Amino acid sequence: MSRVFHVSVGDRRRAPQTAPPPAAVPASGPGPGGGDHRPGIVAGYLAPHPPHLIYAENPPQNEPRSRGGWEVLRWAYQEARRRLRERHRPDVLVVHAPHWITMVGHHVNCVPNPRGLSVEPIFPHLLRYRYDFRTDVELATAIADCAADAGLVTRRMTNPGVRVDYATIGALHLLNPDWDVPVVSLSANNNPYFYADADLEQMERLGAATRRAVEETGRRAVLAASNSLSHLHWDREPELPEDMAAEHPYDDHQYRWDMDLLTLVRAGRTRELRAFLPRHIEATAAEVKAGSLSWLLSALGWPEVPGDVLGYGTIIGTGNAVVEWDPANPARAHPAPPGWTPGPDDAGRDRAMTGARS
Ligand code: 2X7
Ligand code: FE2
Repeated sequence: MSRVFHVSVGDRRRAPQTAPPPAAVPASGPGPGGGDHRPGIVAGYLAPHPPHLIYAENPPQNEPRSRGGWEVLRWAYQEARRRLRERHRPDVLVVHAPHWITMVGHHVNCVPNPRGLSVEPIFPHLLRYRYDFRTDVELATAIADCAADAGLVTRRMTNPGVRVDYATIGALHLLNPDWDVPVVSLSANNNPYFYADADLEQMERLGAATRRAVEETGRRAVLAASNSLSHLHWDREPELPEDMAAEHPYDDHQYRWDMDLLTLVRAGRTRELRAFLPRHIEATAAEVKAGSLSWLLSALGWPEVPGDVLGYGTIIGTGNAVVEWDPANPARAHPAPPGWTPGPDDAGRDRAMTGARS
């Protein structure tokens, strides 16, 4: 396991929190509309962020215009939005995103009102997005404190001028384009995996710390892991970016590894999924290497319940799935065929990992 930098833990140590939740936090029991409104982490989403999805929707915040595209993934997000509005009704959305890269430590955005222009550096012709949202600063601070207590190098990011990355904006816009729910955003510390294929242990600790902070502050939270799956991709774009005739999996190998991962998800075999993730990362250069999915599932306690795969599609060849875990109301299980084991049997096949990575 690589340890490149050695920095003392946390922004500052603090006494363990025993204070009751603030008055603004909704109490347990029936919420608006009579439904359950208990605090805690009520759902988690795998919420991929490729800029193509926002581009395809033509929202007013984004400058570039499109003729659509990637509909199946966007329909999956429509369903996720409906569930957020009608079922989960969170006080806060907490997102972990791989393109806010911090080399030293896990950073938590504590700026009360981030606003500015988010530009995708490789695809600026697809995403130039004006954002203006509210941070739940109390929860953000609690997550930073709990992460430091858990022994992680942690920083509160308080610089209002920092430009918010497109993976944070992408997942949040696609889950809640109205931006009417406060946000906490977490960086991806790539120090642990810089010299390793996958070192997800820190992300598991960050997940547990996030859960503790949500419980201490009495929030009703939905978590979003802003990750694609298989991640080799084209290095040439079609003349019309939304030309769906050019869109397909990077290769059969990546597609099959993604399907095996989703088979475990749909079957509710979460323990096996945990062991499978490093293999999937190694086989497909998967973006879950940044740890967002491990953070999410650790925060949910690695629930041995099925995830609901709302949609899967490729974007410039990368694999992307929108998945919901709602441990209190789990999706129907879809058992794998008898005798099936995860991991395509094409390991011996002559193939090179030649695709572009980012
Ligand atoms: O960040 C991304 C990604 N994860 C996948 C595909 C295309 C662009 O950007
Ligand atoms: Fe990405």
